[in-house]
Amino acid sequence: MPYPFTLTPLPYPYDTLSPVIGEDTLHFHHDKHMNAYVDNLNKAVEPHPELHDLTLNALLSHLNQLPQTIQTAVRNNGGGVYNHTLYFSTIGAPTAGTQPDAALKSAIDRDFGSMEEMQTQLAQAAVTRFGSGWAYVVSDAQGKLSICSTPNQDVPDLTQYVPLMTVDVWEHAYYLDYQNRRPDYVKAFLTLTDWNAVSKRYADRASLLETR
Ligand code: MN3
Repeated sequence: MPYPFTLTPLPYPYDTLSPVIGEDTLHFHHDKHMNAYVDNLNKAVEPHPELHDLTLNALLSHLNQLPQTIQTAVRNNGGGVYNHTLYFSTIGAPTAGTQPDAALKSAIDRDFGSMEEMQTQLAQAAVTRFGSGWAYVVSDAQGKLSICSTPNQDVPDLTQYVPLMTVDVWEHAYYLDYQNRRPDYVKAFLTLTDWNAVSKRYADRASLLETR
């Protein structure tokens, strides 16, 4: 969706993810932090009507073609909107019952050996990201899965990879609930994965890849 960007409502009640992620964390994280990225992205793009038809994916995939004065703002705030949208939409209420669908499960087994190994590698990327950033499971156009990590609010190359799920390791994501215990947060966070949502992104990867 193009400018003006809006804050997507949290897709579940604020108390749903407790105790893994507490209600206060979700209010600050979604209503304050994510909202600020939306507002600041709009402020950066607003004076440039020629950019108003571009989707967020297109903006993030062509940063070096944007007016130089807004490249950093779009990178940081557009990335913030992209990453948080993915983060909040691929976790849910205790989703212990959900599993990857057959296509995703077979890709996980092929590319990692097992679900446990994929989660171990994702957790490792999240825990070892120095400072603030993100860890992801991504798919390429052919459906091959891999793990990657970015600093700050950077996103993976959206012309090559479709991020399927992500872990936010900025302290604001976990400090109220876990203080400095990032590994505990990451381990608990992975129990919240909404595998229906992740499987759908995998199935839809061709349409989610930025092809412009
Ligand atoms: Mn965050």
